Amino acid sequence: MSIAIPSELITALRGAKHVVFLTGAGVSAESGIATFRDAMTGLWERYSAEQLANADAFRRDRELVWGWYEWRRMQVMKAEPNAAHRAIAAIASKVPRVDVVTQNVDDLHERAGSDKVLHLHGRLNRPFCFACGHPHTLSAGIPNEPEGGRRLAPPQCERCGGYVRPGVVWFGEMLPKSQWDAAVEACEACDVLFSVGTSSLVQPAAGLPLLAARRRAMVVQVNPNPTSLDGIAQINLVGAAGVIMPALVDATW
Ligand code: BV8
Ligand code: ZN
Repeated sequence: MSIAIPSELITALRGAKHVVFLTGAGVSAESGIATFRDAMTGLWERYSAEQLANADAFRRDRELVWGWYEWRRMQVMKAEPNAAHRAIAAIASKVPRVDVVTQNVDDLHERAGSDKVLHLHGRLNRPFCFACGHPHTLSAGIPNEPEGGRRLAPPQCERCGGYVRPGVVWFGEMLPKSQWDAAVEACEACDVLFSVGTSSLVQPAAGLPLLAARRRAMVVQVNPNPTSLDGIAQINLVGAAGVIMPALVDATW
């Protein structure tokens, strides 16, 4: 099935000096990673992501939250980057400057070859001590499915004995300043901004395309479903990122 890529997008990309990709869970969907708001599957079906992705949940039941994140980290380690990740990495060799700004906590962009990736919401593979912030080095290899399917005791900090927490930004927590500031600079400077696979619900990340639109950049959305960005995006490519992104590369270069 050939995807029709609008000619004005092809022209804009061929002449672009700086492109930003703002990605969300949808770009990892075709790697088999459940998106953030899809019904939680299997063992986690009676929880919502928002219920577990916050510091109070960890304070209340650290073993349940640590078990959930280790389950997710196991999923990511068993997954492969998909054609969307690879197409985004390939565009970096066609355009003078490309920034990948992701809300995802997986490392699939990096494993597909993208080097400068800004992680607004942290990374599954960078846990740290909840008490003193000391980084924790995870043992190599794929974590086992938590015994009994859900709970798993988090490791303890080698420096202070506190409990290690997932290296992600939870709801109600500030985004890492360096990553956020770099993302704002990139979105305000770029010629074209792609929003790929995000429901555009979570703030402040969801506000980034508006910064680009205000500076007259072309804003392009890639998503099979409607989102709140539909009215802002100049071009809406409706479909799966793993199909649209490679078609975009083939049509442009
Ligand atoms: C903060 C890490 C300052 C954890 C995540 C009321 C109004 C406005 C804002 C707020 C509010 N109340 C609270 C807030 C602030 C809150 C917020 O925005 N809440 C929302 C829910 C309303 N934000 C925060 O708390 C942020 N911090 O504001 O700090 C502050 C400080 C103190 C006190 C107050 C404020 C921190 C937000 C970061 C939270 N952490 N992740 C973890 O991963 O466990 S967010 C989480 O959602 C993930 O990172 C995820 O990436 C992100 C966004 O979700 P999406 O990526 O969009 O995923 P989703 O499932 O929603 O959508 C997938 C999309 O893909 C869909 O559109 C689907 O159609 C599409 N898709 C599916 N398949 C494909 C596809 N697309 C393409 N191809 C496909 N094949
Ligand atoms: Zn510590």
